[in-house]
Amino acid sequence: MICKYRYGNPFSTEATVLDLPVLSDSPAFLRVRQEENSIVIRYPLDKSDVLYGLGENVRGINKRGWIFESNATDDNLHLETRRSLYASHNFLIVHGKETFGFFVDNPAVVSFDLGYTRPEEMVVTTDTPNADLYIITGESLTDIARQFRQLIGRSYIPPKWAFGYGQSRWGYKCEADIRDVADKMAAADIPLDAIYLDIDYMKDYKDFTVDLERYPDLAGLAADMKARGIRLVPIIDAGVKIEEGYDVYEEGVENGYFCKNADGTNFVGAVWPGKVHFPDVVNPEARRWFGSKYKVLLDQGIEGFWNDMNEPAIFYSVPKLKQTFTTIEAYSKLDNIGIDKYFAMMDLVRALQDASNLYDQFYHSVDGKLVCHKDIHNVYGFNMTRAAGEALEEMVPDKRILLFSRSSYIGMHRYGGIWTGDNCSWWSHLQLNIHQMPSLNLVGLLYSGADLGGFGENTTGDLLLRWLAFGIFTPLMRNHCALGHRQQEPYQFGHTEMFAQVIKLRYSLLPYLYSEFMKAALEDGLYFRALAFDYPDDPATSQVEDQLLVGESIMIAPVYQPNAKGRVVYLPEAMLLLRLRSVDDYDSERVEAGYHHINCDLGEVLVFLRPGHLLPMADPAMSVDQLDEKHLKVFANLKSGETASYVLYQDDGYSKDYENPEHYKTIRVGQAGGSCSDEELELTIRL
Ligand code: MIG
Repeated sequence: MICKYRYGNPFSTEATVLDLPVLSDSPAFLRVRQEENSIVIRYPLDKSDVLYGLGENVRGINKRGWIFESNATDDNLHLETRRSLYASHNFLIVHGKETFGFFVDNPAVVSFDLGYTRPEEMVVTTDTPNADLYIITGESLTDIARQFRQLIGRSYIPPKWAFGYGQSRWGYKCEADIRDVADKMAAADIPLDAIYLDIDYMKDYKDFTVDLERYPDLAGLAADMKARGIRLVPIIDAGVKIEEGYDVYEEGVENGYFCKNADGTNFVGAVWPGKVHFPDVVNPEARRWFGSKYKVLLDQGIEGFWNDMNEPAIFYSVPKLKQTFTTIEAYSKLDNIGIDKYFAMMDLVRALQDASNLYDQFYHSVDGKLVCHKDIHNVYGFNMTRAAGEALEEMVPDKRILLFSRSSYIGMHRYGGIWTGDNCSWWSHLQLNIHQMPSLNLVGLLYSGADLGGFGENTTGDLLLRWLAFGIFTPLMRNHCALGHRQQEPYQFGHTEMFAQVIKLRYSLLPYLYSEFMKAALEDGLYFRALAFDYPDDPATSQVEDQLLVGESIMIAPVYQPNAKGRVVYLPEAMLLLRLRSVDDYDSERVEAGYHHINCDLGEVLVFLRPGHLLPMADPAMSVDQLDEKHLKVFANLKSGETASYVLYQDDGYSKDYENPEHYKTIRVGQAGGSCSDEELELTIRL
């Protein structure tokens, strides 16, 4: 059951899709107090309570014990002492003495003190006095999660090729660099479905332009690559360069489509292109216009996009920069600046980096009224990606286009996925990636993933290999790295066969992973889950933060420590361990319930097949389009005399007749062998 309460006069974020009545009684579980400038929600925490949720943020799967904030920020150091990353996902499930979920729908800053100030208390505070509050009760964690997902609408579904391996780097400068990556991947016998174009493909960082010196014929390049099974995926930034004669700028100014200052002039921020205006994507008309611009790239054969800098990130504002210069100039005239002024100057310069104090200086036009950005800050990225999503739906209604975003708010999952932004090449960020995935799934962001290998800092071959071994399970599987750091394509570290082996496993697992993704999307389910969702009665499961359930059949236990030859794994019940090197090269072993140390060398992947379940796999291919999914090798974990069935979802991966019953095929396996409802499928059974 979902109960909706309203406080003040909330901005319509369009996070939800169900039209529920607003109740007038007081909410269950939570004590809500409306104050002049905020809403304060309190809940006494029981010792046994575990808190799941908050989507993209730092720390563990259980969010208890820290203070988090929903405040979309461009912060490229994801330290565990941060409170907020790029997104704002105000949904939590309390699991314990009472079990319920709640969603605070407020697009301004919201803080979640989850036992930080007082260990026995949760205090959620909004920065404005307006919010819708939803409280969800149900039979189980899974049921609560499903109801919440029904409330916020069906998750975005990408084209199937977007489940292939993607190679990215901020620093591929020109066509020759792209061709070089494609050639070297092929030479190393490593599958590849996408190469990403970062900001350097644009002319002077102008959205929807191509630098013709670097990419003289983008359409030709895209066509060449596609013939090899590789798609190009360009980046789009939020800020639009201020430049006379640049059509996007001119049209935006002419039609009043940019965010405004209080005096009605266009707000100016500085990002990669220098001075920019920000498209007012919260305004439907401006959103429609900005979205329509993606056509420029669609027309050149592009089938996917990533939306960046949409918190929005602002490097500086001109008045603030000028003020800083003035102060520093005054200091420069002093004979002895003195230590206090020295530090004041350093703080001043550092503060230029913090865009948050600019968020109260610009405005959106909503239904003819000006709304201060600060009051709706967290829905900007959502609406930038919605702009693209809505326009793509209109421009190419029958074709899926890849789309994911850096910033997001609940509801954005209907239009695109996300990547988790600028992580670092740290083992702890591989672990963070494991923690983030189930939380992201709770808010519908199924198509998501992190920069594999790490974005900032220098990676190492073993870190990348272990990260890939987890990344083969994340729907978005992309290796991305920042300018200035060590090259981290999988052929840069020697032993390329090991990298090829791990990445090929992704392709072998795709019949299963894609089926599980599609079923999760179409049935509001969870592709990634913490163990407690399926084993709620086993108290040990709430302690496990480094193993995940992926789909219905398997549990994974990634290695995320340097120099480890394996790891300790907790099994809530006996399972069949598959230590995979390839679909045909593996060890299998029954493992009893409990704690075990399981060996796992570099290049190997641990999969635990649950009892009574099946895992269909295929021979690997060099791209998703080339996969042969008619011949499947099906692993089964059956007791004697038992039969099991599995619903395989297979479609063309590109059109949108998702619900067509023909896509659902049932595989049945017993001791005597297996069969499939689709007789064209040939199964090899592995009992
Ligand atoms: O200020 O486009 O998170 O993935 O490579 C940095 C350059 C801007 C941030 C993104 C990152 C991307 C980078 N961008």
